[in-house]
Amino acid sequence: MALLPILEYPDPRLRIRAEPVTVVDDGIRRLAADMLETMYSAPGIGLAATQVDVHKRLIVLDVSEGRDQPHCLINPEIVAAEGKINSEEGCLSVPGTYDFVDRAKQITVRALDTSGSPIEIQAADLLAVCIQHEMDHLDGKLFVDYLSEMKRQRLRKKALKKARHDGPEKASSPRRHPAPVI
Ligand code: K1U
Ligand code: ZN
Repeated sequence: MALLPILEYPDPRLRIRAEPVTVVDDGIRRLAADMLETMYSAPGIGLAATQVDVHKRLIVLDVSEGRDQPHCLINPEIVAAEGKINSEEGCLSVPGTYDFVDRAKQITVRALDTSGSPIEIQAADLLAVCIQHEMDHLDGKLFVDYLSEMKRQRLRKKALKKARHDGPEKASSPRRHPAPVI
């Protein structure tokens, strides 16, 4: 397995709309395993293929406390949505930024699993929020797009300043351990 570099805002590749997966083969299973390893290492509770510069409709998630309930959803589709939840979100592609976003509170999602079999998941609260956040990535959308114009301008300035400081690296380097808190 391998840790994959994660693209950071405002990288234009985060805006590419992902294509459906046509065949669930060993290449897709390897990508899912690498994405899970990258997500756990970051650490995060979700990751979309778009964030690792692969433009296929595949997301991985684990919102469990024990970090032992991984989900891999291929070609996910929301077929029902109910209620509203306003909760704080973060994003591995927008490090250091957290803000509140409105989402559906309960969703029903249809997808393929890593064997290529159809599955249906009923998700609520954090899992529902995380699935919606990751599915937005597949459409080239970021949670900051829901924020006010003023907040987005401030964020863009901060990100461009950071990119100038960090140099022309194409994506953030994978970290084997969380960055130390100074
Ligand atoms: O898509 C991503 O970049 C991952 C993102 C998912 C997400 C977080 C919060 C609400 C909706 C979607 C993250 O995982 S950010 C990191 C994070 O929230 C977290 C990390 C470790 C433990 C618990 C949470
Ligand atoms: Zn994200």
